[in-house]
Amino acid sequence: MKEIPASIISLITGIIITLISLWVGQTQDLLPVQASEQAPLVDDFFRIMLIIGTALFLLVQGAIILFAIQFRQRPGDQGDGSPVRENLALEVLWTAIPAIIVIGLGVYSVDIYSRMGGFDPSSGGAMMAHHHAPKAQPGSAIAAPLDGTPSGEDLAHENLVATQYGIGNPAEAAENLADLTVNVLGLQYAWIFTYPDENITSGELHVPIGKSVQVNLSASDVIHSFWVPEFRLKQDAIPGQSTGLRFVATKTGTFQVVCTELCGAYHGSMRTQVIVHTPEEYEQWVNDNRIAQQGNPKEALAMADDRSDADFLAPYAEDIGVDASLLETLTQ
Ligand SMILES: [Cu+2]
Repeated sequence: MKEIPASIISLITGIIITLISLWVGQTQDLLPVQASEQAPLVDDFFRIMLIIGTALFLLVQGAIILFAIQFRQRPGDQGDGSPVRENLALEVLWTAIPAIIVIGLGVYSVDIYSRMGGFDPSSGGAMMAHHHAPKAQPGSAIAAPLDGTPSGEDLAHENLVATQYGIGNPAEAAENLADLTVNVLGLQYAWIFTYPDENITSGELHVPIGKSVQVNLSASDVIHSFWVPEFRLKQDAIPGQSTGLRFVATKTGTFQVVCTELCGAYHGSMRTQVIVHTPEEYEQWVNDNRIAQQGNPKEALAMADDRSDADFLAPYAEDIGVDASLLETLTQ
């Protein structure tokens, strides 16, 4: 019986490995539910990486196992292995293929990142300049100069950011305004969400379903990273540097916001929630909070009345365990 030619065996092995890898990629169930329009972009990319990774794993591990069996030392064999050295064509091939794969994945990931608004600090800044210019915007790229405190360093930094991230079409991005802008401040150990158009500050992120949301990230102390797994949204919040991403939520519900950059002792507790509302619920939330928060400054003023410390503390004197005259002395 004639042997099957090696080229035919290689071809069949290649086809089988390809089919298995495609199957693994298509049926993977490793990621959480998709709750944003951007999630499928990220998941497609993940799927391609998983397909390539599975193929490489099968190829490399398969070759190791196969060769360990086929080229094992037989009884009585005391000779050396055959002196194989250099194969330029093979080396070129196994350098070129990974290089093409890595460059391809790099280009693809940059495309997704820019479609999510990751390269937008310059155009995002320009966008905010004509949209929100009258209000001071902590953390926006353009806000520092508008705050009336431009320094040479800031301006140089602006230019640097603009050149570094000048990919895409800023004019097009400026046209393409987000429906909602939220400024997100990361600090040890909390997230603070400010809605510049609504004058609302919140410890949770509330967004309406189906609207494009631009998050502008900043950090007040160390690097934090804003992550919503179900949105596939992840972006660093960096002190002194504006970053941002865009998303459109596609599922109502409550999802976790996680800080995913080790930022200090209580990093693990730096979590909050994003709540995706129906448009009506969101309007309701905005109205409730606008009223509540506009009331606050007056209440705060009312608190600062002209009572002395002793008078102010008097109702609590019993709880503290002192009598009124002692309190008088203590608060002199
Ligand atoms: Cu953090």
